[in-house]
Amino acid sequence: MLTAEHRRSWEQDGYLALPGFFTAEQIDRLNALTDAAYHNPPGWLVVDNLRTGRRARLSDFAPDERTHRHYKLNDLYLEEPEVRAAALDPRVRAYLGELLGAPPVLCNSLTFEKGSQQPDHIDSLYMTPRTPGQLAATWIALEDAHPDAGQLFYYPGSHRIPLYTFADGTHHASNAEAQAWHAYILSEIAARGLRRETFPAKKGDLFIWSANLVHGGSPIGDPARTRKSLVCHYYTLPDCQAQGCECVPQAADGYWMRRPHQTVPGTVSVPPPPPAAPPEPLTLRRVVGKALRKVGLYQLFKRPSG
Ligand SMILES: O=C(O)CCC(=O)C(=O)O
Repeated sequence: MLTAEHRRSWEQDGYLALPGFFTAEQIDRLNALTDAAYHNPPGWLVVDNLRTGRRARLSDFAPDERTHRHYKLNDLYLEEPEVRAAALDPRVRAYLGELLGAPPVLCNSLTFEKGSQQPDHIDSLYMTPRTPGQLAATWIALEDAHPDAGQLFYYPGSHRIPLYTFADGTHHASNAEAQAWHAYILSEIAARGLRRETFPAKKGDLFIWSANLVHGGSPIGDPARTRKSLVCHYYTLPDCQAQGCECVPQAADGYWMRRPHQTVPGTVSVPPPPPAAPPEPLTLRRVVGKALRKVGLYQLFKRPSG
C-alpha cells in the first residue's frame, strides 16, 4: 500500500498527507455524531474546555456554555462504532500496519470543533509508548480548514531529534521540566534549520504523523471560525499486549483499546477495586488441616460438607 514517496515522507519528514481519503458521506456521519453530542450530551462524555482548561462531563456545562463549542471531546471511539469505523478504516489499518510494522491499536480519540491552539509538542511526551517510536496519530479533516481557523502545524524532519530525557530518566513529560523540554526542542529545530509548515486541510483529508513529530495548533485568527477535526492515536498490538491492555479486534489487522473514560477531577470514573479480603485468622483447625494436606491425609479427616 505504501508507495516509495510515502516511505520517503515518513522516514525523512515524519508524516504522510493523504488528500481526499474519506468520502463526504463518511465525514458527514462523523459531524452528525458530534452535533448530536453537543445537543444532547451523553453522561459518559468527558471534555476539555479549551477556553478555560476545565475538564468535566459535557453534560455538566449549561447549554449556553456549550454553544461556543471550543471543547476537546475525549474518546468518542469508546462508545461510537462510527468513530471506530473511520479511525480503523481498512485502508487506515493497512497504512498504520506498514508504518508501525505491527497491527495498530486505537487508544484515544479527540474531536475538535475549533482549532486546538496547542503549543509545540510531540505526542510521545504524554502517550509514551512502551517501545520508543511505536505510536502514530491520524488527523481527519472534518471540513476545509481556513487559515484563520488555527490550522495544524508541524516541523518536517523534527521526528529525528533525539528524545529529551527527563530527570526521572524517562521520555515522559514532567510539568516541572516543560520549559526545559521546549528550550531543547527549539534549539534542535534551529540547529537543524527545520521550518514550520501548516496543513491547509480539505474535508476528507487524512494526515498521519509519527510519535516524535513536533506539531501543534496555530493561533486562531477568527474565533467565529470552526476547524472540525478528529485526531486518533494508536499504539501497537505487541506493546499493548505486553502491558496487559484489553485490545478488541476491529479486524484481524486493527484493534481498539477498551478502557475507562478519562477521569474528571473530583470524581471517580472507575469503580475502586474491591478491598482485599482480610487474612483468615490462624486457628488450630487451619494449622492441623494444613499439616494433614501436606501429608495427604486431609480427605480422611475432613468434616463432611452439607
Ligand atoms: O489539531 C490540532 O490543532 C493539534 C492537535 C494535536 O496536536 C494533538 O492532538 O496532538
